[in-house]
Amino acid sequence: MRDFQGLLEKIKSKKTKIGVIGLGYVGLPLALLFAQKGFKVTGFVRSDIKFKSLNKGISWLGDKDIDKALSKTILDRSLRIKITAPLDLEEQDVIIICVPTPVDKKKNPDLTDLENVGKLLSGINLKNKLIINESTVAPFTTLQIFGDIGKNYFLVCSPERVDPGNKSKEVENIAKVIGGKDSESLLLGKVLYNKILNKKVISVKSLEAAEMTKMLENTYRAVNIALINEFARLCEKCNVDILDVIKAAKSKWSFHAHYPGIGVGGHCIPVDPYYVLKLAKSFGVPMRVVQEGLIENESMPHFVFKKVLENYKKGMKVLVYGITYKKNVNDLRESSVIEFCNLLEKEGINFAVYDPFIERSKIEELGFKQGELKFVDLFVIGTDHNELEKDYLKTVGVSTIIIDGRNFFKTKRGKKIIGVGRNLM
Ligand code: SAJ
Repeated sequence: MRDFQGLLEKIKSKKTKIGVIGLGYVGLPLALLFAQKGFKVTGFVRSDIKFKSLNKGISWLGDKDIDKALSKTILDRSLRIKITAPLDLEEQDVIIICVPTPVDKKKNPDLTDLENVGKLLSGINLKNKLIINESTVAPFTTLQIFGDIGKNYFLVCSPERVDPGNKSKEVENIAKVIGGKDSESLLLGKVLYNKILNKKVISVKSLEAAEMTKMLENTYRAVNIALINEFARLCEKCNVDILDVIKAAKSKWSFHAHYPGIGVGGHCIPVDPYYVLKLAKSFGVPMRVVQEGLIENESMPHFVFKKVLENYKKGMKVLVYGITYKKNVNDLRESSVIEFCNLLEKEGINFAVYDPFIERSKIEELGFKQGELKFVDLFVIGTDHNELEKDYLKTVGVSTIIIDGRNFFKTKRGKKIIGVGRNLM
């Protein structure tokens, strides 16, 4: 029998020991929040390098506030960092799983990390523990991996919802969706998250409903970005400024603005729809809108590359500014700008890359040359980091042609600006 009441009381009095497996963009802010709210937290990592770095108060998320909070919670011992080991896991009352669920080169879902956690947990005594899967998966995955790994434990799925680099969306201020294997699991999860979140904890009817919610919200975003990318192509032909059109359309209550650009990167938006497509295929449900939307987004690096070809002349000095997947983050995962740079490389165009968030060694590891902030003939915006506001003053002269992959510039600079769905001549 499970001791539901006992665990419920422990959660309410914050006496539960919380284990967080995976301390990346999702797990680390969550572990810190639990620690800051008075829980005893153990963060589990696989690699010795991460273990050492985190214990020195250095995450690799490129977020100074997170590093500051990390040092503080390590110092006051509300957060301990450990290498993942069965005995330490067994000490926990709640185990929250925040490991990556990427796609492989062929865009097939890669559940290796999650399956490894499942195997690890099946080797410990799970009695009266609450297991929470926060990793993004398609419906039925949580049950398949964690549904039958022991006796008398509770199981919940509450997909992560973080927005890296966006200060206005700290974990505690983001509403959370939660589904349970049964009603007791759901209630325990709800009470736990209510202890740390300022926003609503929204219960859904099952683990699968929670998984499907995450799939919907991210696929919705991918498909809407694809729609606006298509409109950008049409606006160019009609000599209409897409940003004007979006601004006007936003005045309509049912229009949710998305913006065209050099492509869609990151560990969520270009990835999650492939989990949906695999599930849909298994049920013989065609999802052509999702399929075509992904193709559209993946064509954007080439769309911007053609703009370079139309403006590039041999011998031009070319600088690509920003190579991370979106602004104000140091994350390169699925970055469309890397794809774009590979196209330049293949074409034999001589260019360099500058990104305030990415050090020279990483740029060179990607096979590109580190650029400097000095005047160039062709200035390509790959990522519109906030620093661009001042950095472009060092690179854009009167004869500089700007290929603005993120429609960053609002007014004409240099010789001309070729954007995505708009030009400033
Ligand atoms: N992008 C566009 N046009 C847009 C919005 C984004 O081209 O209108 C591009 C970005 O440049 C980036 C990619 O899409 O390359 C993803 O952008 P994102 O803002 O969605 O960034 P993410 O991946 O950090 O998305 C996170 C996600 N959070 C979770 O999965 C928990 C996503 O669900 C959120 O919708 C998003 O933050 C958000 O709302 O900001």
